[in-house]
Amino acid sequence: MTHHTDLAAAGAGVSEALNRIRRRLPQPVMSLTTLVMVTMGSVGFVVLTAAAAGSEPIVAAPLQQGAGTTRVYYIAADEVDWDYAPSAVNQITGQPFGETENVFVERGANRIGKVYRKSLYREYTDGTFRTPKAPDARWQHLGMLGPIIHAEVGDTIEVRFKNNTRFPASIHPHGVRYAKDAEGTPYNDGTSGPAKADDAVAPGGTFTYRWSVPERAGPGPHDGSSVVWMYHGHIDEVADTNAGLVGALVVTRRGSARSDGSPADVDREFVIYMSVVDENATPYLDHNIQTFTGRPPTVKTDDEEFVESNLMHAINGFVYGNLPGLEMRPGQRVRWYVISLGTEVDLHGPHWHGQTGLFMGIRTDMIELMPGSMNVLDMVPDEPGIWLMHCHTNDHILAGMQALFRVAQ
Ligand SMILES: [Cu+2]
Repeated sequence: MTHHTDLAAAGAGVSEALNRIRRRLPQPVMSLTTLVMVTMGSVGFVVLTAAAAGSEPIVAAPLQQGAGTTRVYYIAADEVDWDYAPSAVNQITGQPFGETENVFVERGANRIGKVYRKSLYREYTDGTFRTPKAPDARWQHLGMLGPIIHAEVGDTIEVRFKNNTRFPASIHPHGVRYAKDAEGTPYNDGTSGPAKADDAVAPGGTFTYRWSVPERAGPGPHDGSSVVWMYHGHIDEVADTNAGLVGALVVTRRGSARSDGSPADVDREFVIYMSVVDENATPYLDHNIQTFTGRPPTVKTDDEEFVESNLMHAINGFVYGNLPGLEMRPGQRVRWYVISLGTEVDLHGPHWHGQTGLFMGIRTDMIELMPGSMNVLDMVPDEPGIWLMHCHTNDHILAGMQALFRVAQ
């Protein structure tokens, strides 16, 4: 995959050398990364020399920014009691929950069940943060994810953020260009004063994050018309992301976007976030024990079965087919943005029944997904029906990492 890469720090001389080599290599295309790997032996020295001379990058077009629109999003971190299975039914089997599912979803004397207090990014209509953005069927499937932030290369994104939770919160974006005053992450980076205000927004506080969307935040030469990045909480990254502070940011190639920033050559966009959400690792664990277990004093947080019961094998925060809104029609150009965060158990294999797609130029009906992955799969569904979309990892199937999507007649 040729997203833009730091490897482009090579010079014009190298460009010529690489182009000479490229012409001798099998067509059609080879990414710069591959090319450098293939040719490292012979041109590595040239690369270093050219970079030291500070020459032009050879692949990325000149960085352009600020020429487009400023897209303003009002996003709050809200405390939400989130239900991983609102229908209380295994929608994949059509049966009530049994022994297997109840490991994760049943509430009890010392079990939290399927509802947890979480911190979620929620979109509002304006800076008063009084009116949540009206529900939109297109985005119903996002579930616990924050709103999609859309932008076109050349735009500026402005997120007016309010922290409605009891803990400090932030937004850290991937891919877009930000200075130290809009990174949303506290660490020992030598900054101080105003450059620290973005790091952690206090409970009840507000902050405006400004990120630009240069060429290198958009699709590379081998990408489609849009690419996906994540944004997420990054004060205590593990706690924040398990608490639910995760969303997707989509950047469309310059000239390929609708007025809302979405790619004009795509009819339906879906975001899929597969993660074994570790409810043991959120700052709400104690709150959840006190609120949702029958006899809080009997809970032992180091009990293996209790720990297991709080590992929610979710897609967008839903288990066992409870994810709503994956609706499409035959012939539509459907783009799936597939992302993940987590730990070493988060080895996922998102798989679609009944259809195939294009992923990084290859035809497939499943892809590999690891913590931190950001993938795009394009599909034109043909066969109508209600179809499984699930993780192919055995453990995760049993634990409920499954959804249904519908290709209407
Ligand atoms: Cu999985």
